[in-house]
Amino acid sequence: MLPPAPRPLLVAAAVLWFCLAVTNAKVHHYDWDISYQHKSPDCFEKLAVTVNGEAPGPTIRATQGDTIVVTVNNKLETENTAIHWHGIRQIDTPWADGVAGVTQCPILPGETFTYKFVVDRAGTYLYHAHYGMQRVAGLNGMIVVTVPDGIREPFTYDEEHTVLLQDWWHKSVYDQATGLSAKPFVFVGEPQSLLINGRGMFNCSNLATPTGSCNNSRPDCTLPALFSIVPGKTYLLRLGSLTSLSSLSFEIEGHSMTVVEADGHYVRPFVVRSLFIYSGETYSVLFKADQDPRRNYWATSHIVGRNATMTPSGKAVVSYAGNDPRKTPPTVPTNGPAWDNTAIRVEQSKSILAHPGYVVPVPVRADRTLLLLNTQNNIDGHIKWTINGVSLHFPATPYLVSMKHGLTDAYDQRPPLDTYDHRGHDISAPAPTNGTIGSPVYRLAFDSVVDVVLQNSNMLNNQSETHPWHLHGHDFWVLGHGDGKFDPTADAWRLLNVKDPIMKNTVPLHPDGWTAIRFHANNPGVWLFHCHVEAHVFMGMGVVFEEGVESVGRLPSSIMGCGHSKGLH
Ligand SMILES: *[C@@H]1O[C@H](CO)[C@@H](O)[C@H](O)[C@H]1NC(C)=O
Ligand SMILES: *[C@@H]1O[C@H](CO)[C@@H](O)[C@H](O)[C@H]1NC(C)=O
Ligand SMILES: *[C@@H]1O[C@H](CO)[C@@H](O)[C@H](O)[C@H]1NC(C)=O
Ligand SMILES: *[C@@H]1O[C@H](CO)[C@@H](O)[C@H](O)[C@H]1NC(C)=O
Ligand SMILES: *[C@@H]1O[C@H](CO)[C@@H](O)[C@H](O)[C@H]1NC(C)=O
Ligand SMILES: [Cu+2]
Repeated sequence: MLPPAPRPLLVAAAVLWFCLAVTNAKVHHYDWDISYQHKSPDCFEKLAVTVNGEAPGPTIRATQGDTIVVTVNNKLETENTAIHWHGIRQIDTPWADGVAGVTQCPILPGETFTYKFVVDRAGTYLYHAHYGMQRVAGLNGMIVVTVPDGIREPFTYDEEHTVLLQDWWHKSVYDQATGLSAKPFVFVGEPQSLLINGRGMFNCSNLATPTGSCNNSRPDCTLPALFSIVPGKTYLLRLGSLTSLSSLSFEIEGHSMTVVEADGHYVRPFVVRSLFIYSGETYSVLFKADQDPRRNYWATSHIVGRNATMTPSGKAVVSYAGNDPRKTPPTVPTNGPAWDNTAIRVEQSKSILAHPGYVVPVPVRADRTLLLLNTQNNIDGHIKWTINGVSLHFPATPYLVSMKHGLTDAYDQRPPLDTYDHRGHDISAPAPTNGTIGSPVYRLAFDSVVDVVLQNSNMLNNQSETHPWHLHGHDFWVLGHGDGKFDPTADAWRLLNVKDPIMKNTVPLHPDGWTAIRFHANNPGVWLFHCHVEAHVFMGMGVVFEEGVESVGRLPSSIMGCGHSKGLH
């Protein structure tokens, strides 16, 4: 990431750096067996999808400009898979985005598929399964991309730790998906535990029917995740959330945190006691080991936005060097911020701005504006999410293949709507009409600037909840968050931040509110834009964007073979 409007000397330095970076760029090879294993991350044993036997999977570490090659061997025996590299824009490699149904055919049991892509920007990113709801079963991990030697970041630190946050259910992913598609609908419910770096703690005495598969003495679940620190040093925590449902707050007892990075972009530093983090987001925070070093401290995650009183907080231990790391901190962990205080979460979202030295100039106006109303609908007795009336269902043929090869019978040709009845629609009442299920595509003019205003509304139970929206293939400018209904005819546009907005790939749509983003449709391919709550996208909460598909290079035959793409290999 380079500062804007560089001076000639800086340009020369940048060119020199680029040449050095190109010659120094490394290729990192990974060979991953994806398989089900019995795991008990919170003491309750169940089947989890693992990477080389681990859940979460290993952290991928690379330097900006490096190439990552991951060979995926599907050893799930009776289940397909696909892996998405979350936050990596896949410039020139749209077929490596890893979304089954959009950018590739699913990888069948026994098959091997190779992902190859460049990590072109430093920052903290994620990876996870993108086949059905498979992410819920455990295929999750982090990607850390560091700046090349000689490039300074706008902050300094001594050491770093990665922190992956998850929520965890005892019900299998099959049980969850079956309930969501059933008549009557059965929701997945609140998670049984919260995991920090794959570890949680469920009290087995709380099981309605005691079972031998829950055992609080198991060695793999008795110890929480541990972060070792040395007094006086400054730490960078790279946090990522891959929760399936929960919005979280994260805090370290007694230590404040300075937020310095969000989704791979440097932010204007701000200090928090408690960081709100939504599924699909990453943050880097700095904290100083400046408290009494004779004891250990809790690092905790808490559910916010939903009344999940039965779910215990996620707990990890921060241990100062010299202490027994297994010693439980002497305090009772806090409950975190009030779960139903939406205002403080909106406030924090609004305080995330670009670092003054790294503002990426915002195009002054958009060529096209999409007003996307999020509603919950009853469609033939099934509960679905719709966006401007359409609940997204992935076609059997991946869009990238069908659009590049002109297979027009493989997806809906009817264009989806750019707007909804924003005058007539009452967002504080459940949607009055039934939606439809379909697979349409927003075809964006290549190189155009697109605004999207996501509009929340009340669900069928007359409540409104948080939806973290994630865009594949791009970063977007976060222009603003607001309460109630966005009125495109009023002054609302003038209130948006076009001066120093942060760029992100995931942003929350808060209850009863709206969120406005802007992006440049300059990455040829077909890209999913969706709510990162696994149950919600499963129920259709997403849209598909296409731009410049005709200029995408020759597609690898490895992404084909399903639906109408059978004959194409
Ligand atoms: C687990 O729950 C039981 C019954 O509610 C309680 O007596 C026990 O103290 C709990 N254990 C822990 C470690 O919280
Ligand atoms: C629970 O796990 C401990 C440690 O592995 C083991 O000694 C004990 O037998 C287990 N209890 C049951 C009921 O399986
Ligand atoms: C939250 O859930 C608990 C337990 O189910 C319930 O007692 C409480 O009234 C709920 N709070 C609100 C505000 O709905
Ligand atoms: C919506 O769907 C429900 C359930 O299938 C049905 O009872 C109702 O009549 C439908 N409403 C409209 C407006 O089509
Ligand atoms: C639904 O909630 C809104 C507030 O969001 C309230 O004004 C309205 O009365 C509620 N409607 C019903 C039927 O409960
Ligand atoms: Cu959602």
